[in-house]
Amino acid sequence: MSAPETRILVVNPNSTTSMTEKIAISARAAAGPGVAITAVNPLDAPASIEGYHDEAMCLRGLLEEIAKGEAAGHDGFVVACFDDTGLGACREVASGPVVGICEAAMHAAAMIATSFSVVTTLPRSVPIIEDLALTYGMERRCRRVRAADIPVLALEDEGNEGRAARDKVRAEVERAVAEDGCEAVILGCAGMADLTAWLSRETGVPVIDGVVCAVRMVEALVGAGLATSKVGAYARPRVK
Ligand code: 5HY
Repeated sequence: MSAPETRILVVNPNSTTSMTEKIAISARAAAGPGVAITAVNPLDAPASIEGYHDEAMCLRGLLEEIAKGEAAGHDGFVVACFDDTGLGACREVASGPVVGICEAAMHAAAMIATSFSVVTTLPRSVPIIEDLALTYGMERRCRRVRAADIPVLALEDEGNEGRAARDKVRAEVERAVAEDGCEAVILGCAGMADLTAWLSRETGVPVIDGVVCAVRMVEALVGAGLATSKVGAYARPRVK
């Protein structure tokens, strides 16, 4: 008799379904045997998350999707936004592990290299990710957080804008390798998930996608019988 499936809910907190589909492709390609991936996004949320205001505006929809996933019995969850938006609040709502793609990518990078740089989209996202590196204790490992200076949604364009955006990401990854002395590069946007293999080939260094890392880490945590601790900060929200 086969072991029960591990069901992982991957939530893209923005409302762009093409990005959710891209994330789902990466997540399903990474998932191990017996793992079922469901990828969703809220309908009422910013089309992309670029800065603090968008982060705040996506929280209600994100938490509603996590609550629905919890009620449906998902074993673990991925927050598929590189700002790790609302991660603590999601952990209060969920029983199973909740992993953010930034935290997952930084820990994975620190296990395969002594240093990494991050390449994200807009300059306004750089301090947000720098703060996450500090939060996760990665300040000694993170050489630099860079921006390709592209809007998030440019990565969803299938024409010239998309091609130009992908070329700008590649150029920034190459600058990171040439200038930062980093031994790995993390892609700092869930919308870059489909660029990982290409950029690894082009640059010759490990290029890391947080979606893949987060899915495999949720699998590992569930497989180890671990769930979110409810004895402190991640206890269920108090009824008022
Ligand atoms: C993300 N924004 O992963 C973040 C990253 C960024 O809509 N999905 C988004 O570029 O700020």
